[in-house]
Amino acid sequence: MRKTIIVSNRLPVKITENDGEFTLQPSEGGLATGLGAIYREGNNIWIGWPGQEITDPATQEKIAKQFKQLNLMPVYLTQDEINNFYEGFSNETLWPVFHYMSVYARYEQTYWDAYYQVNQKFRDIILKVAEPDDIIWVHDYQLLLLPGMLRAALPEISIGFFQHIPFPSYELFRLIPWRAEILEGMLGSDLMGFHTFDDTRHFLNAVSRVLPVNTTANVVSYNDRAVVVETFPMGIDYGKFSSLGNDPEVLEQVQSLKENFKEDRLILSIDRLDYSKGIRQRLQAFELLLQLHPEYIGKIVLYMIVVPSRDTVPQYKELRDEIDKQVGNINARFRTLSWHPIQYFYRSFPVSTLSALYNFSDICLVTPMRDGMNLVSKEYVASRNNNDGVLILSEMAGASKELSDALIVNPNNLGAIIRAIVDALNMPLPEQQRRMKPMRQVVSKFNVHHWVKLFMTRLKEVNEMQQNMLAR
Ligand code: GDG
Repeated sequence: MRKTIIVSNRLPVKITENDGEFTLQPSEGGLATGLGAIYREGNNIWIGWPGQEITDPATQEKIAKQFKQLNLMPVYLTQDEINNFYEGFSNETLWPVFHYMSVYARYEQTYWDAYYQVNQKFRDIILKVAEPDDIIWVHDYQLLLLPGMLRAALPEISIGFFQHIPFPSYELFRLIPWRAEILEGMLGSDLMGFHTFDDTRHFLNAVSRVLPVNTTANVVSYNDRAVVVETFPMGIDYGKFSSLGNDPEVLEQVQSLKENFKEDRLILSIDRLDYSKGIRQRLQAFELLLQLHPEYIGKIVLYMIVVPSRDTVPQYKELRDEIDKQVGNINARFRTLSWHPIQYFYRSFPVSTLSALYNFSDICLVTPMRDGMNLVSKEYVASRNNNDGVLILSEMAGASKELSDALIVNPNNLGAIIRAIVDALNMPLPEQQRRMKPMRQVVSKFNVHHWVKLFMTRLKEVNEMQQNMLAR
């Protein structure tokens, strides 16, 4: 029977070890929710790295059996591979260039070699289970070479690829020494998807500048095949975030936030630790706001969650130290005996706490320097069942294309961020509702289930088109 194979760097699972016993817990990320309906069905499967180094072959086999029951298949990475493929090429080369921070990029041959080899490792594991008429859906920038490698081994198989981060302008992309190999790898797909029209356009432009191929509109003719490139803005599990607002545990947390913050207006900020998220600039804007508008001292609170991420990569460690310092300075400068301007948490929270914060906060401040989509902004909108609250959103986030009723700001323009916060604090309820309602409609309709269905349907259509072309 035809099956679907999902492939991503990380499996949607958390492993915890207790006295040599491993427990697997499915993770609740947006992608896992969206793809849950697919990979759990029949003999479909999700292949990826379990997120931790496991070297003992007996343990590897034991865990693989547990994974099998969940329709998951592990790709084990060695510490060297984690260092050079994941932290190295993926996060120190591709991530900064694709987020327009090319000064942070390192172009190391050892990183590239590991990237190539790990993509081959994924290919070899997939080839053990793949049949020629299966469908394979590859996710994200860690696996850009995989579609090409799979295509070489199984010319007829159906391959979709989706990139969750931006695709940069050609002028940035061309900096990468292995740019041609990367594009050739991606073009092994039948259908490629990006979050925004701009990403799609940048990809098509890079292809036509770097490779000797023909591109017409959104189709690349490559190796006698037609590769279709389209825009699929990813959605969230709207139903989950909307209904969490009525969950007793969430309501209890909202109540305790009310008791804690009383009359204070809350500005919420939630990100993974990353220089692309604009956390430092956001803090600068908040400091300037308190300086220029002392009337808000004692009245507003920035509730800032930064989720630990990649803290073995040097830039991330530095960023964390800088944020610590900045928060300390602002709190020391403006605090009063009974009030702190910033409540800062460097850790992650259960989704019920996130939901309580989305429900309780007057403003959600999302100001990335670059972001493929940004799901936090959509989760805030989905949580506002009363249609109130204000979203301030960077124009550099993919989400700004759909959430155009937010207060849209350039994250480098501190004056604009400050004005947006002041406008948000003073926005009458009818205007909040006028903006929030259409955004909720968009987030509700184009949810993650819709996204998955649309991509899979298009992939099947593209394959039929290709079969017809071959038959002619
Ligand atoms: C990449 C792209 C693109 C955050 N803190 C906690 C927590 N979260 C969850 C949020 C949200 C997710 O993490 C973050 O998603 P984002 O989209 O904002 O950002 P990235 O992690 O950078 O994701 C991005 C995305 O892929 C999808 O294509 O939108 O542009 O960079 O869902 O809720 N979840 C829990 N506790 C926390 O403390 N449980």
